[in-house]
Amino acid sequence: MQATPKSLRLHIGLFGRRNVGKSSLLNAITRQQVSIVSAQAGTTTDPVDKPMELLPLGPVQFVDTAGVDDEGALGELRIARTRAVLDRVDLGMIVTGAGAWGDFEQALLAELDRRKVPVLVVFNKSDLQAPLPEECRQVEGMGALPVAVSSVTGQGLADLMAGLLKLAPANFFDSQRLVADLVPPGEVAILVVPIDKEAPKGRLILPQVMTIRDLLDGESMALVVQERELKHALDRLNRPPALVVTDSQAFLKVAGDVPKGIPMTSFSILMARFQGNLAEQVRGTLGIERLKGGDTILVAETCGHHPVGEDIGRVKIPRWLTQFVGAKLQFTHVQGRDFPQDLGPFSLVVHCGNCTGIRKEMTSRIHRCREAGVPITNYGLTIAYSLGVFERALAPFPDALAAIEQERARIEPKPR
Ligand SMILES: Nc1nc2c(ncn2[C@@H]2O[C@H](COP(=O)(O)OP(=O)(O)OP(=O)(O)O)[C@@H](O)[C@H]2O)c(=O)[nH]1
Ligand SMILES: [Mg+2]
Repeated sequence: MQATPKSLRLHIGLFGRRNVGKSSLLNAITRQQVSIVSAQAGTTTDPVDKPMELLPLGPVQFVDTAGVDDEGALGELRIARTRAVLDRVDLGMIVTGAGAWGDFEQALLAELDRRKVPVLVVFNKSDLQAPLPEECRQVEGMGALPVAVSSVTGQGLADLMAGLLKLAPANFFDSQRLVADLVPPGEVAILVVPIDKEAPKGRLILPQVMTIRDLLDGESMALVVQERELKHALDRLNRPPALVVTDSQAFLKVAGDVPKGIPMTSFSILMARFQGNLAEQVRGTLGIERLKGGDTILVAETCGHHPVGEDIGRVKIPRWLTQFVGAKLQFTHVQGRDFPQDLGPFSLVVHCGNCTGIRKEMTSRIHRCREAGVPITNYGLTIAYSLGVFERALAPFPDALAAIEQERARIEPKPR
């Protein structure tokens, strides 16, 4: 459950002539010394695989290759190995330099095209020379996406990320399960659905329906109850459920009624994982601790539902955050596609579960927050945090727990 299977990773290949800076680029993207770099052409000899969690994309695997303009016997072997990589990537990066696009790059592009692999053309070393507009247009004309980057200064790396996000095949974003990976076939999940005045008349809401459907797809069982019936339902099962999922509104009662050994989470945390990036939003939730009086908070909702009564986004979350900080805060509310271009004024973004949106859009928003240095959390995580059940509600997700620890270590360095 901890590591993403390789088959679910988006494989991204780095191709290009020798010495164009493929390995340097990989190291710059991963911020690690993954691949050896040198001024000598032919430094990389065998493909180098680097699996990583690349925000905002998710689990990826980079494959650095040997420059394929190699000559001689050894060169041919390298070329064969590099060619084999062409067959196993979902996305290709052709690394080149300003003024260097030629037949060789053209042939690589054709190879990738033939395999229906989208291509990002990286004009590296742009600190030395930036690509000309006509070169970029030429690349675009061939159906690839150009970006100018410097692996040395880091300039353009954000554009590169945005480019990868844009080119990633849509089905890559659909591969995340909503819940079924947490409930083995034949096992039971109890779903707690309070029927209060905010519940729409005569139906269930989308995250609840999606959860039931995913459990059915996974050949597991769903027992749907109101919070009052939860204890009774637990008593009637002859063995504990694999998971209890609750509406965030009933978190405290549910946390009290569910024995500690039974994993428990909320619909909106499942949605955060399914529709965005749970680890990043978990990190963002800790941004609540850094809020101070006068800060402005963006509350964003994907759907255009009409707020009723004690609406979560309009009333409950602002009230609780204000109590937590103990000083006045400013709130800006947006709905639908109105996500501000400039995130500078905000100290925190609290997003809805995005149940009516698409994952790619949510991951883009998460990415933009990250670029702007603004923490982003969501409704369910904020509520779980405010009720003191944050860690418990994240216990089914080891990656999220690890993210809490990493973030705490980052923001509160241990005194020496
Ligand atoms: N100025 C500048 N130099 C760069 C940049 N990227 C890479 N270099 C330099 O270019 C040289 C080659 O870099 P590598 O990353 O080893 O190139 P490569 O494409 O992996 O080369 P092979 O493995 O031999 O195919 C090194 O001296 C790097 O320091 C850049 O963005 N700007
Ligand atoms: Mg190399």
